[in-house]
Amino acid sequence: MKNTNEVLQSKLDGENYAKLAKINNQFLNDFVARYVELCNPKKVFVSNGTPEDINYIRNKALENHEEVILKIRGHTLHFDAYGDQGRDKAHTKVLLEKGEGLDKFIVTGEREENLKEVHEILTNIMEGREMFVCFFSLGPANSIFSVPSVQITDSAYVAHTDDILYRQGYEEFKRLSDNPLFFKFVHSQGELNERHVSKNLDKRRIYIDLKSETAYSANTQYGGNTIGLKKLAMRLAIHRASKEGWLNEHMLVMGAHGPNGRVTYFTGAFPSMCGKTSTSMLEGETIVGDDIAYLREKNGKAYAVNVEKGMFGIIQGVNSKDDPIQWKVLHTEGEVIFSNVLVLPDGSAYWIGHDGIVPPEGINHSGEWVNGKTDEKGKEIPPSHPNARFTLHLESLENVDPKLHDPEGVLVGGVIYGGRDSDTWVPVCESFNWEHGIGLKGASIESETTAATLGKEGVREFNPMSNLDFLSIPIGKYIEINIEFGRKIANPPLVFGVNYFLKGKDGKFLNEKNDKKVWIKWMELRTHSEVKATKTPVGFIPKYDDLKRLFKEVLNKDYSYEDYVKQFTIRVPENLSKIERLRKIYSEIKNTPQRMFELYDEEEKRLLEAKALFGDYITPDKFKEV
Ligand code: SPV
Ligand code: MN
Repeated sequence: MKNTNEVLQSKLDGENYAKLAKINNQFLNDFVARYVELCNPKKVFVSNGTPEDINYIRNKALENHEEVILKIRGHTLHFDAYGDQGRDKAHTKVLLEKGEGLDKFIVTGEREENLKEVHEILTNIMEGREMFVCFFSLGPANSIFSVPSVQITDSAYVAHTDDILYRQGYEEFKRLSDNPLFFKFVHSQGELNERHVSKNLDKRRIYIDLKSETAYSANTQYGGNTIGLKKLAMRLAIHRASKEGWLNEHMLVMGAHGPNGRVTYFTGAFPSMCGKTSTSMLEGETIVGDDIAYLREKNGKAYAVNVEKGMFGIIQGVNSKDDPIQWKVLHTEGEVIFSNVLVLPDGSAYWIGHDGIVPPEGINHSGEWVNGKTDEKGKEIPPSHPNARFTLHLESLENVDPKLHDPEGVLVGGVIYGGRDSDTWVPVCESFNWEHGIGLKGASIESETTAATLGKEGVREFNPMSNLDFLSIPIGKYIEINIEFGRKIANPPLVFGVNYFLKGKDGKFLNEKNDKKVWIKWMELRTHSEVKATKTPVGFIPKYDDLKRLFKEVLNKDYSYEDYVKQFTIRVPENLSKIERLRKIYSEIKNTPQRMFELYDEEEKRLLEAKALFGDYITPDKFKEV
């Protein structure tokens, strides 16, 4: 084996070598050299994050046909291979030492054996191709929250996406100098077919090694599998945070605008495709982030930052009426990468739920597409993939919050948990306190599965804090840490549960998409004790008069008492069954904090007492105002 310098000098030209050398970090050099040697690229490009280097990568994505130019200036399109349009949960493993294990919900693998396998897959995988080495800061630069990270990839699309989604970190690395504490990501798209998409999906592997804080990804292009800084970094950060007493959550961060110019910040966790981005993008409010947050206690208060600076958003359903701000960016000049949408003969993009009628033909993730096309299994191929996405800079959105890059983070007034739940939770409900919120809202999220992951849709799945897919520590420990977090805070944020997907007896949704604009205003007022509420066995719900006023003010809608009753009736049997299901799940999870079982017992008791007085379905008027 050659030494680090020999390897680097053999593959990096003078300019790129100098860029790496300037950082002056032997741990970094060793890491880069190791994967240069193993993956054996034709050449190596080191990005120092300057506009020239970012532009170089952007152009390479076009030159390599990983992206094509669309009609509107700055817009490009990328396709993933058919069947590579979602996170591959089965092949994403957290690597652990022999004998160590996590709960059955978390896919793990034995470290040595799986490292061996992935290193074999990565051997010579970049032959004939260029390797990109890029530096980022997870979280704002120069902040106590932040984690420097290096991404190695042979995909200019992945590097280009990183440049949009993450803050540049070359200067952070220089400041860090000779320090081993950075996250490392190695990705290769592997062999490509004539459509320039990954060919060997059977060898798709996404492995996260906690011990060396390194994640590997091979033979895939879909962002959730390849953009190391996104979901792979979450496993590393959750592990690191658990030792340092902070939190990495699958959360949006937003500013809710109250009376007299007041801004109250909320974080919110929702499983993928359950309204997280649309909540963060509510008209009239401001967005800090839509996917991943780091939370820390400082001086007895909770603060949050957005780990990212861009959005990798779901495009399905984005239309001019419901999502005017995104719509505008998606139809205006500026940098946007579309993925897995339909491209029309004139070079414009179309997706499911776009304004207008479905076009007759175009090119999509399945190749040449005509309306009604079916796949090998006879399944109709929609114009765009349900998990088709757009990647853009948050700063191109007109509702971006001025505190996006604040190294101090934003003070958190409220935390929101939600899921895709057709029959149990009311649309909005405030927990009695932090512990109740963590236990009965966050840790009790169950959500019907969506197209964001490969597999069957519509199955109710347990998903604590909507973070289950990204956990790298025991679930019980993770919940304990969340409970503890609130104990360090004098006045913890209020915790809310929301449900945008509640249905009536007729199977129809009880709410409209925009009703969440009202729920957020109500939550904002609650964090300042400016409206009263009704106390139910599951928490505090809004009073009709307040909602009626807010619906009028916010949506200019006459909110009927009948609608209120339908939406806010406490469904005792469904709530009891939910407790039953969760109690069972948690009793099979090692290290579940005892407090969780007490919380379920307490809630069950309250529900049974109410049932004895009022029956199974209890209208809000039966409960008292507080
Ligand atoms: C999610 O699925 O939660 C996403 C997109 O935010 S992905 O990058 O696939 O994780
Ligand atoms: Mn996400």
